[in-house]
Amino acid sequence: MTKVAVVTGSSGQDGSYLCELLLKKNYKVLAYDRRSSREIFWRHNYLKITKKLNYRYFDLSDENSINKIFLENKVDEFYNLAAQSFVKSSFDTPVSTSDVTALGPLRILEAIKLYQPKVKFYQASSSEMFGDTKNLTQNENTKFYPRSPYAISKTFAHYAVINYRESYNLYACSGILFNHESPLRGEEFVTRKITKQLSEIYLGKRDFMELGNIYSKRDWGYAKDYVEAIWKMLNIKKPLDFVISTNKTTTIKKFIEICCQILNLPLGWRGKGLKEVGFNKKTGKVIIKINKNFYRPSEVNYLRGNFAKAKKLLNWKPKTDIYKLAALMLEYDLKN
Ligand code: NDP
Ligand code: GDR
Repeated sequence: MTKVAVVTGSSGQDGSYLCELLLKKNYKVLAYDRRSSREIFWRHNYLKITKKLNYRYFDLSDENSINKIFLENKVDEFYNLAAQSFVKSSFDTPVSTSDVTALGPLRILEAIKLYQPKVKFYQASSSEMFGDTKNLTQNENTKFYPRSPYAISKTFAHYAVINYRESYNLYACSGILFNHESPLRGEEFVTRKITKQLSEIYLGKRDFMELGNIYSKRDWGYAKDYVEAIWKMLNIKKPLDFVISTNKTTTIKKFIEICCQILNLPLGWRGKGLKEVGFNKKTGKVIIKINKNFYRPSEVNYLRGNFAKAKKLLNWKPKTDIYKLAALMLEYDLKN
């Protein structure tokens, strides 16, 4: 029988790739987004899946719209990818971020408990929960130290999933995903901002770009690899939480250098702190500046995930390294 999957946040980066994967696996996919979502079509058009999805509206902050999902459909798998997902914005809108990103998943868990307790539920947890970690690598047992309203909200939702699993025996689990990127990444996130704006500089359409803290380190993988792990988590015997990562960590500065290398843009650096600049060694032109408006009130300086549990129990490992990922993103941005 055809399985029915709900994907919330289907218009986002992960939602789009996950819908593509589920369609390939012959699921009936119910793509749930906000009516106001501006992003729906460009990603789905790019993946050529627009005509194959069943579009529906809901909002994570609206309980009734969540209950309706279960009253109107018999659901097998529920992937909650929707969230206010931009860490920097969460400092400006902490209350609405919590309403959506913390209470939203709780509303879904309550609805599952009440209406369809056999549904398998996936929650998009985040490496941001580790925050100011002191561990060289982070795994499923590493202590959380969230550093933003976004991360606090994700931590709340993470524990809500564990609590509903233990209290009501639901098949509910979380993937603690480290940063993952792609050509479909939102332009506000640092890798896509870099590949898009460096492409513009390369093509002579922009003079320079501005960034915040280029010394934080992230464990970056490829979104398309990561949605496979998400699907696997709902298709094993028991619900378990997993770290999904590459176990490699890179500064933003190094990511810029990789991109410049791929573009054949000779990059030099000079200065320190807010005065640091990146310049084109051939022309002498400054192409990267630091702007304190892109700094956060509190930063997550270092993340590196240990995905050993996923390798062992999901038979999953990342296939795409950061060079290949940067090349994929630059190729898309140069074309578009
Ligand atoms: P995106 O920002 O690309 O997508 C988020 C989606 O959530 C969008 O479709 C957005 O739609 C939707 N959304 C926002 N607010 C609401 C709301 N109130 N009700 C319903 N939908 C809403 O994120 P990603 O695809 O990158 O990430 C997917 C999930 O995984 C998120 O929960 C994110 O926090 C989490 N995550 C992501 C990681 C990453 O590196 N990408 C790593 C770890 C976790 P709209 O256009 O309406 O705003
Ligand atoms: P992050 O991703 O906060 O890790 O959250 P983001 O790409 O926004 O920032 C990564 C790091 O880059 C630094 N940085 C900048 N960031 C942005 N966006 N813009 C800049 O100009 C800039 N300059 C420096 C940041 O300070 C930070 O250290 C992402 C989101 O997808 C979350 O939803 C997800 O949970 C985590 O990844 C894992």
